[in-house]
Amino acid sequence: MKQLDLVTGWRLGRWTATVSVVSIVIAAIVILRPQLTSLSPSTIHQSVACSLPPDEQSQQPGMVWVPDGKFTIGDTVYQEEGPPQPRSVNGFWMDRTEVTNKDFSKFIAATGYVTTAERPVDTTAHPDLPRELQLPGSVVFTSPAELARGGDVRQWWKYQAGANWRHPDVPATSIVNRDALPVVAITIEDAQAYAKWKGHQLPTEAEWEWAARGGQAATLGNVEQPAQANTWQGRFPVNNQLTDGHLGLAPVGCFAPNGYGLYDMIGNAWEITRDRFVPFHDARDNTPPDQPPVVERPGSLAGRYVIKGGSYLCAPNYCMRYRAGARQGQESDLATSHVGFRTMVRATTR
Ligand SMILES: [Ca+2]
Ligand SMILES: [Ca+2]
Repeated sequence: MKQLDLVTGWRLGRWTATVSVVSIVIAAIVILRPQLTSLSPSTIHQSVACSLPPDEQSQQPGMVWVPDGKFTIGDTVYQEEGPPQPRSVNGFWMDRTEVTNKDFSKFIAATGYVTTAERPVDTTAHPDLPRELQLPGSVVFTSPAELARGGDVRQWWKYQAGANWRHPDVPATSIVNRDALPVVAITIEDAQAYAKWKGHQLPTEAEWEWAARGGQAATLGNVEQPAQANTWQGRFPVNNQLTDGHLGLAPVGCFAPNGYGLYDMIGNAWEITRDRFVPFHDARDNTPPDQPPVVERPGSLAGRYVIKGGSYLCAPNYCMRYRAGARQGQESDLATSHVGFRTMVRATTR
């Protein structure tokens, strides 16, 4: 299902685990109202860009080498992360940052590509879609002033006609002065089109997760909020304490890189992988990168792909997915304001 899922289906179920926590803190939130931070598009970012070190290697500009290795994929915090499974990956080049608005603008200028969120909605594929969801658009996060309906996600997620990568918050906003921010409101089709234009690919979930580990051993079940990542401090979705200095998306590269030199693998924008989503790990998911991804089978959620790393909206009371092993499914034809991507190049040698 397309946008209809947003208001009726799996999203509500997906967040059930956090709803009770959100409900419990409503009273505290009311008490804390004087501290609440008003989120508006004009305050989405605090800096135009963060400086990155020189790109010292020239073989693959803007990319870093991720060596081959064997590891255990998955985690034990949410059900869809398990059971942990052995995986091995070959070495590859990976974008050291999320694809930015500037990067994506070059692709659009060169190709004239029109993203999913800018196209007419295919109502034949979604015959029951409410009229307000039939217009081209994207799902947009807006912090509610208060939670009048408990943990109902529709209080902070709204399908916004006219929102897309050029206007990721609401149609009236733009990406002017946001060149260095990750492009969002992107679907897997859009990400694949960009990657193909670059001569790159999208990572598998295993490749992405191995890269995100940055050479560190897995610490299963560790839900400590990372310091070097753009996440949400305070009570999501109404109180952002801004400890990390970024209210919404941050320019890429504002936080320290991991051991491979990759920035913002955790937090900032969720990142699309090329793997179909099933709500558990399975040995059959270890599809070789040169083979088609695993397709539908019992238990699979049709049309959803794995996204990784969490986003600026992940908070201790909600979506503790600021971990390499965390994962979610994202509809293939639904753009949202917290999902972006990065690309990679498979290579036999560095
Ligand atoms: Ca933040
Ligand atoms: Ca990210």
